[in-house]
Amino acid sequence: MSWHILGAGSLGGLWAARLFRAGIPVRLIFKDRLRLAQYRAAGGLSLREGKQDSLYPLPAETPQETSPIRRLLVACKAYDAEDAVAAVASRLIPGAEVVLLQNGIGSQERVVERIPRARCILASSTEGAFRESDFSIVQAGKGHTWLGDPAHPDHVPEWLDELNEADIPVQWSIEIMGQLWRKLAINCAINPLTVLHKCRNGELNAYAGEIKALTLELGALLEAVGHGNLAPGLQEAVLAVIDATADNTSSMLQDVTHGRRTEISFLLGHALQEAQRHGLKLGALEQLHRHLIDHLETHGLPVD
Ligand code: NAD
Ligand code: KPL
Repeated sequence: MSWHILGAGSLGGLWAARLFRAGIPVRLIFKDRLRLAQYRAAGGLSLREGKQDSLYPLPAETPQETSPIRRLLVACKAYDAEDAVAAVASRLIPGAEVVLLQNGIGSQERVVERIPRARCILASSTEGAFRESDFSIVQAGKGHTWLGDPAHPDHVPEWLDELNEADIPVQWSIEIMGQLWRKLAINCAINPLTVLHKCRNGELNAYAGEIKALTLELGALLEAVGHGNLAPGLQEAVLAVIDATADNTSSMLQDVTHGRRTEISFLLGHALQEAQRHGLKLGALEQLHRHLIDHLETHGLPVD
């Protein structure tokens, strides 16, 4: 059974390379013929793990190929996921399994609506990877990925063990929405502040007051959206992540530094949208959102 990888960037490439070298059939799907030609000219995907560099000549195609898709990993950014999936939707067989690796919340629902006959599995990942150049991926840190299906929480896919054997650390979660909300709350408390203060995660220890105010509001939001069990200890959880990732540059700061669009709409944007829906006024988060938007505008970056 073949995997197709839609969005062979940092994380998608990391998954694809490990599947390929474990002997699991896998094909990359590039957006268009130009991108496919560039990939072929590069000779494959390069992956650096520690000091080890390897080149993996994975087979690749464009969405226009007609062969059916049974298992799809969507590894685009959250803002690209819906359009990317729409381009291959007609190739998905009924009951196809589609894993959505997007960070934040909001993009998954749009994809689910696009492909009602597929089974969408949501993912929340703490793995780390970045692209040194096109088709050249660096594994930046070890982590693991939670997978789950809110519609069928007890239906564990048969291929889960295969992924672990391929060195892709995954675990099934019957509470994947809780995992996604927890990560969203942590990312909302950390990522925008690192952008506004232009600092590594560890330097946020100097802004304990701001973090406390934000985590109190995020805790109230978690309560409102039905994940109140995650609210107690949120501040401690955020501080623990700050310490554990003290030398990291957050993904949002990396995006801004490289002039790339951020996933703000699926993090702070989604948090505030849900707060409004539940009649919650979250002043500190709103102010943070405004400051972040001003910052993005100043840097000529999209604010959504
Ligand atoms: P990335 O930008 O490195 O890769 C995304 C890839 O998708 C790019 O190669 C892009 O060209 C491709 N793409 C965009 N539109 C496409 C389309 N229509 N068809 C085919 N390909 C298309 O992004 P990433 O860092 O791998 O992140 C992917 C998602 O995973 C994000 O939501 C991110 O937040 C999440 N995530 C990433 C990491 C990480 O360490 N990189 C960790 C945890 C979560
Ligand atoms: O997930 C992260 C991110 O940068 O997006 C944290 C946990 C903040 C680590 O950098």
